[in-house]
Amino acid sequence: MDETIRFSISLPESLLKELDEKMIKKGYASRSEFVRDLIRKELVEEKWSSTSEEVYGVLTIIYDHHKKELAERLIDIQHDWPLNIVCTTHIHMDHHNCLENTILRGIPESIEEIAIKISGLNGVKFSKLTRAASIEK
Ligand code: NI
Repeated sequence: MDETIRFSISLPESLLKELDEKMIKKGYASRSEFVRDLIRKELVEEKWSSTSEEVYGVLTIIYDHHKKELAERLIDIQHDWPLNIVCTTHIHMDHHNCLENTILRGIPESIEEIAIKISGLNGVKFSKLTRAASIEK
């Protein structure tokens, strides 16, 4: 486990006010926790901007259950990238809507490509790719 080091930083008062407002709004208990998370987010973004780092993505989609071809195309896409698809969770939200969460692993370019293919399918009403990566710090 890393040792925790204390240090002080200088900020313009207005920026500090902004930081505190966001910290409270997001439910953080301290500035330290909030700043730690901001740095980790930056580290994840850095991994996502590389061409060789392995990263993770969580693709959430909501689609029309009645479009039978869509479900088939979705499965075809998943079979085309078996090494990148870690797992898929599907729930039947209601009579019309399916919600599917797919965990993807690979280089950022591959994950983006798969996410774009899936999100662009006719009948997908909502899609959101959450960028993730393992963080050692
Ligand atoms: Ni369903």
